Amino acid sequence: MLKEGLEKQEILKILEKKLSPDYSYDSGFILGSMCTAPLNFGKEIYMKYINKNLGDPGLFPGTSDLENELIDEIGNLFGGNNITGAFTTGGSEANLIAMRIVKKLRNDIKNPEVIVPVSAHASFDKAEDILGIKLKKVNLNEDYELDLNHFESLLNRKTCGVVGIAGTTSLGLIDPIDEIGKIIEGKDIFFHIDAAFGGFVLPFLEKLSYKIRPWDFRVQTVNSITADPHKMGLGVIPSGGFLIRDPSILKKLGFEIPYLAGGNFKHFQIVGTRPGGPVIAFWAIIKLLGLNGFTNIVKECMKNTQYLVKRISEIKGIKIVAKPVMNVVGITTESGESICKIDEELRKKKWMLGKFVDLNLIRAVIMPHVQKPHLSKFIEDLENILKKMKIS
Ligand code: 0PR
Repeated sequence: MLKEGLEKQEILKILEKKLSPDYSYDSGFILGSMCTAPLNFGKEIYMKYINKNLGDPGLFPGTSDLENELIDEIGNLFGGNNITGAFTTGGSEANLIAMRIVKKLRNDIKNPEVIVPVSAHASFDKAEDILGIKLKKVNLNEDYELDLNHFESLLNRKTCGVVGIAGTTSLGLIDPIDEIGKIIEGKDIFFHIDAAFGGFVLPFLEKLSYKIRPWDFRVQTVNSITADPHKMGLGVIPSGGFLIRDPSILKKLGFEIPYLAGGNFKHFQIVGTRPGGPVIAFWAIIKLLGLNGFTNIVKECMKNTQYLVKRISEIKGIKIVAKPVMNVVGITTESGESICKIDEELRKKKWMLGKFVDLNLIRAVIMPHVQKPHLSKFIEDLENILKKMKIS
């Protein structure tokens, strides 16, 4: 029940106590998260512009222009030209927007189907549920690669969309987007790429001369991309991104909200009131870091990733699931024994990794907050656990 107001000091004390069970990024224990602490400058800018609402762009035309400028810049980074789109609350909303477009563009299909890899993020299952589309899931082969033959066998007259992933949630792998594009070329099928994680890793890996398979707007059949600043972009939560090649689609499928200030605005996002602060913060982050800043951050993450891979490969009883393409590392047992008990023991020591039971792996995401000393300590604890469990 609401009581009399308290002193600020008292509130701060209560909050500190109530939030004390939370983990912090700088402790290093958050080893399986795709989020990280935002860049300090981004936080500052966010606080300064926290009251901006992009749901009513007529009130905030400057913020709205900044968003368009930013989307255009990200579109360029992803090999596109005059790309449009919007910031979202995250990858889930961006994927939901994409799936709505996929369905709407083909309203001639009665029971629309979308082909997604079995490794696709849960947001596509949510989209299936919300939008009433049918997901057809493509198997992976023993190398965790999309099975292109199976993919082709799922194509039919009801297929209105196809999803490729650039940075899978479980292993950070990239689907054969070029090959998928060739298969659907000339067919009236929308091609969406989920680069929620990979979007702000892959352009910088390329800059570091890593050989990266094509995944972005340079693949001519790619229609739209999800890429989240609140993952490897070091943006504030919430900041996701939805980018689309053909601007006329958003105009066609947006909802007119005539009473808004300035009128003539169309909402194609899921949410109405939309935070402008994260957009402005990311604009500032991009300006501050520039290509070199991001590239150096990714370089450091990859150095630490390779260190973890090397240390894991020296331990008997466990192994790396697949050679990492980006800063995501899957770890499993050599014998095929369940990884769950090891994960349980790691959690007792506060190590928080992602657990994927269907793939029998635990996932480490080597975000910028994960430093080499954290990884050394992690390996030490892991070795002790394995010895105790008589696995190594
Ligand atoms: N697409 C991909 C490929 C993803 O990996 C994710 C989330 C999404 C879409 C959805 O993004 P939003 O969560 O922004 O809607 N991937 C992370 C995951 O499931 C989300 C996450 C982040 C989970 C931080 C835990 C955590 O601590 O692993």
